This record gives sequence, structure tokens and C-alpha cells, in this order.
Amino acid sequence: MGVRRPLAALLAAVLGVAVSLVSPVVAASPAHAAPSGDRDVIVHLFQWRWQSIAEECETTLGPHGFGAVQVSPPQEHVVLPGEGYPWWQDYQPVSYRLDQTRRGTRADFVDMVDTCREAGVKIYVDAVINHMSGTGSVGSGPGSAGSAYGKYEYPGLYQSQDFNDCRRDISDWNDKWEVQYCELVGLADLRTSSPYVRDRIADYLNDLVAIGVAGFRIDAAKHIPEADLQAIVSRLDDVHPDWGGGKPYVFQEVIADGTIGTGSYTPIGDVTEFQYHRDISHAFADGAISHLTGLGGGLTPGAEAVVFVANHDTQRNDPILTHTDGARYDLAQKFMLAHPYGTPKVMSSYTWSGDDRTGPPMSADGTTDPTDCSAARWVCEHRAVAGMVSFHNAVDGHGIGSAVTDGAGRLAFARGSAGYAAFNATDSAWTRTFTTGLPDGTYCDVANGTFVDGVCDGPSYEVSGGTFTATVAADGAVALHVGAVGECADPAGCGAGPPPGDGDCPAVASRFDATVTTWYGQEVRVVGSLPELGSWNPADGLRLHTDAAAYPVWTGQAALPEGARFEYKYVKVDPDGTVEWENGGNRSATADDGGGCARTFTGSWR
Ligand code: LM2
Ligand code: CA
Repeated sequence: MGVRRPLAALLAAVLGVAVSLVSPVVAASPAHAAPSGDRDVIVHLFQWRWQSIAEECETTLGPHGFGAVQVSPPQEHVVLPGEGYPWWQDYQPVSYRLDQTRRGTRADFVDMVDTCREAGVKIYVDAVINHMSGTGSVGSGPGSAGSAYGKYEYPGLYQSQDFNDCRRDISDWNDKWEVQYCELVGLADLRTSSPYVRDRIADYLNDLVAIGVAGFRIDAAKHIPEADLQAIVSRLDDVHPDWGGGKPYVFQEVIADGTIGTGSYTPIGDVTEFQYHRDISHAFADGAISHLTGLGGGLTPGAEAVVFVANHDTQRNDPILTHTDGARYDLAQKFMLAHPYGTPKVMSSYTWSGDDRTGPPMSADGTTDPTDCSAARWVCEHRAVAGMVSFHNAVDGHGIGSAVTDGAGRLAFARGSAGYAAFNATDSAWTRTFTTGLPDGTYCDVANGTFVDGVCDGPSYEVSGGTFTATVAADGAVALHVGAVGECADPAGCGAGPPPGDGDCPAVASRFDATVTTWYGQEVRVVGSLPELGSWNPADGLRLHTDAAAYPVWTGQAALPEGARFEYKYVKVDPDGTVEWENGGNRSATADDGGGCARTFTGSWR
């Protein structure tokens, strides 16, 4: 796919290259240090509508102790029907108006910020300030809020003189000047040295701060000269008093390479640490995690690093371990939340197949659908790690100790006397007695459940004389901490045996019940991304059956690997082999067991 090239090349350019170069930056007060203490976990609700984020703050993020949401860019963006309304429209600003994006209106945005704040959750905005639009498939407006524009001409905001003179793509990534003054994938590069441009960007960011936004991810930060970004950040107003009233939290997207290291930007704010992403992802993908107590060693100091297993770019351009890897990926995100290095950023994705331009579930006019975590394509993998956010918050300030490992795919460690966690990145269960620093008591396992308002909905373990014995499932974890003391509230539901989806089943007996009206002679099949579902080939799909009593419900069974995430659709097959696919996006599901290693997936033809 042509669209993959620019970012793929960019990522390839940094692979294996050590972080280097601390270039002198005009000294500035590092007023933007990482939020310390509890509630610093960031979740990236990639492409979610503002209203859906507000709901998630109230129902899930606040109660489980998430600190902040990274939201997709809120400014007016290009609209590209000819390319199927790709997700990356957002990274081509055409004005700084919040009035209408594919995710909602300014009023929706304001309501989201207020609702999340009341739930104790900050909003961090993805600030696209290095550039405006490109030429792309549509070179001119209107944008999502109706503004006219053309590349280098944004009426009432920027004109040609406000862009750098290079006016061509970055070609030599070893030339720092090119990286900062030429065009990233053909996007009009703002003259950020100009006081006028700095003021316009600061006006935009301060509009957001006035609404209650608490921080920013600076998109493409290393493409903005350090002094320019410093000058913009110094213009920022103080945040809402609920957030302490200081300067906004700033973390900068810096994909470090031999030309520009993270150290050039740490005087301005925190930075993304891509080497951590590569290290943790490879370790879990390979089942080689025994050395990870030292994760982060030699990288950007943890207090200045934002860390992640996958982000919206890497999951497309350079996937190592992503939501498509199911339980092993969830395990890596849980580990990140248990380990002390860096400020963790949890990913929340939607699925796509084939073209990685594919936008989120949307209506015909390209506006994004509300999120429904139980519906097709919204993965919502942050929910699978919600309990671990409480672990992260409770063990803050405690170092790693008492580590045990099998020397390969299994590792357990204490976080002082506040917590203990065990991780099993292998295909077989791990049973042993662990020695902790925990006071004796009954602890809720927050790797497999959550603990909210004193209610545990996961398994529990008895710590006695500082030890406990557990069977850590294949691709599973166990995590206990002093903030989650108590037994499972409903022993029938969570106290009996390992919880769903953690490797206790040889396979999940998956039954598909599809309501489909057919004419005589037609067959119904389930066709999807797993070999058991034909790997998208209708001829090899899972055949469903019906009879007079059951019709129009068609039923079939397949043994699916536990924890596998997959997509599928129903098809009708005529006697002559003609295939009719149902409408709409792919259905997506996870083969987790609802108990008894069996699961039923139900739906109706669309
Ligand atoms: C980022 N960080 O530095 C974002 O994380 C990344 O997702 C953005 O790229 C990038 N920088 C620019 O903000 C995405 C996407 C690109 C896409 C751009 C702009 O990964 O593929 O580029 O957004 O929408 C697209 C086309 C590209 C074309 C460009 C300009 O894919 O082929 O270049 O638009 O028209 C000629
Ligand atoms: Ca630039």
C-alpha cells in the first residue's frame, strides 16, 4: 500500500539506531514534568467520538483510576471521501476551529471535557502544530467545519509566508535541518520561527486550556525546531484549578534516531520512548521476558518518558505486538502497568482488514459512529487491563524487588510491600509459591478482575506469612496490591477457577447462531480471519445448518484458539456457488470462554 510508505520509512529509519545527541536547548524551566503520584495512566481512545469518551470517563475510566485520555485531534480537518474518509484526515488541519469534526461539535467537546473532569479524568489533546494539510487526493476545501483552504492558504489564519521555504518532502533523514524545515509526507510545514505563527498555535492551545484541557501530545514534535516548540509551550496558560492550576502537561512525539534524540526535547516536556515500545513488544512476542525487571535501563529517564506497547502508527506501519495478538498483547499492556518505568499509555483500537487507511466505524458521510465495545470493530482493549490501573496507582513510589523467573517466558516481582505481580508469556500454566512483601490477607487479583468501591469481581488469593500459591494461566498474569483487599463479591462468578480468556481451555467450542432468511437451496456460512473460518475464503467458511424448527436461525460450531481476536461476516451461498456477503463492516469478536470452554456468537443478517 502506497500510503504505508512514508511512515514505514520513517520508522525503518530509526530501527536499531541508538538514542543520541543531547543538543543544547535554550534553558527553560521544566514546568511540564510528568504528573506524579496516582492517576497518571493515559489511555488513547483512538478515533472515539467526544460523546463516547464522556460516557467512558463516567462509566469506566474514572472508577478504575485512569488519569487521562489522549483524544484524536479536535481541530477542523480535511475531508477525503475519495479515500474512504481515512483516519489520518485528522493529521491535516485546515483551521483551529473545533466546530465540527468527524467526532462531533465544539459543544460535544466541551461537554466531554467537563464530564471527564467531574469523573477525575484529564483530557490530553493530540496537537497537530507542525503542519497543515497536504495535497493528497483533495488539495482544497471545504474542511470538516466548512472552511475553504488550499495547501499554504488557510483564509483568516495562514498564508504562504507562514510556511517554511523548503517546500518539498524530507528526503535526507540524517539532515536535521531537512527534518525540521522540509515537509513530512508532503504536509505544508509551518514557519514556527515566526512570532505570528507561534501566537496562532498558542491561541489554539489556550482555547483548549480554557475549555479545561489538561495537556497535549505534540504530534511530530521532532519536526519542530526545539526553540520554536519551547517558545510555543511558554505561551501556554495555566490549567483548570482541579488539575492543580500549573502549566499543561506536555508530551512530545519524538521518534529518536541518530540525528535527533529525545534529549533535545526533554527540557520542554516529556517525550515518547519508542525504544521501550520495541523492547517490551519483542520480549512479549518472543516469550522472552525474564530480563524485563530492567526494562527502560539506558533509555530516556523514566520520569520524562511516555511508554506504550503499540500506538496508532506502529500498529499499522510496523506491528510487533498488537490487538490482533489477543491475550499475549493484553499481557504486555498489563506488564507495562505493573512496571515502574515511564508514564504508561494504554492503546484502545478499532480493527481493519486490508487497507490500513480504513477509518473507524462510520456513517456514509464519514462521521464516526458512537463507540460500542460489544459491537463489531471496536476492540476496547483498555477495558481488559482496567484492574491493572489500580495496581499501577497503588504501588507508585515502590521499586521492584523479590523477582523470580524461569529464565525465559515467566517473571514475577514485588513492588515493595505494596504489590506483587506474576506474568506468564508462555503457552503453559505456571504454578508456584510466590514470596511477597504483602501483609497477610485476602487479595483481589486485579490482573483478572477489577476492584472498585470495595467490590472485587475477579479471583482472590490468600497471602499468609507473606506467601501465596497461584497457577498463572498461559498468557496470563496474577496481580495483588494493598489497595484491593477483599474476596470476590460473587464467588459463583469469579472465585471458581481461572477467569475467561486466560488459557485454561485447549480450545473454545464456538457456536455461531445466525438469523438469516434464505430461499430454498441457499446455504449460510461464517467467513472470517481465522483458518477455522476459511481465512476470508467463502469456499472454506464454516457451514451453518438449520431445520424447520430452528429456521431462520442457522447454527454451526468451530474450535477456536482461546483468546484469539477475529473478524467475520455471514455469507449466503447459492447452489451455483454465487456468494452474497452481508452489508456493513466486519463483525469482530474474541474467542474467550464464558465458562466451560464454550462460547456462542449470535447475530442477524445485515
Ligand atoms: C504523526 N506523528 O508525527 C502521526 O502520529 C501520524 O499518524 C501522521 O501521519 C503524521 N505524524 C502527520 O501528522 C498520518 C498518516 C499519513 C498521512 C498523514 C496526513 O500516517 O499516512 O499522510 O497522517 O494525513 C497522508 C497520505 C500521504 C500523503 C499525505 C499528505 O498517507 O501519502 O503524502 O497524507 O497528503 C503525500
Ligand atoms: Ca517543521
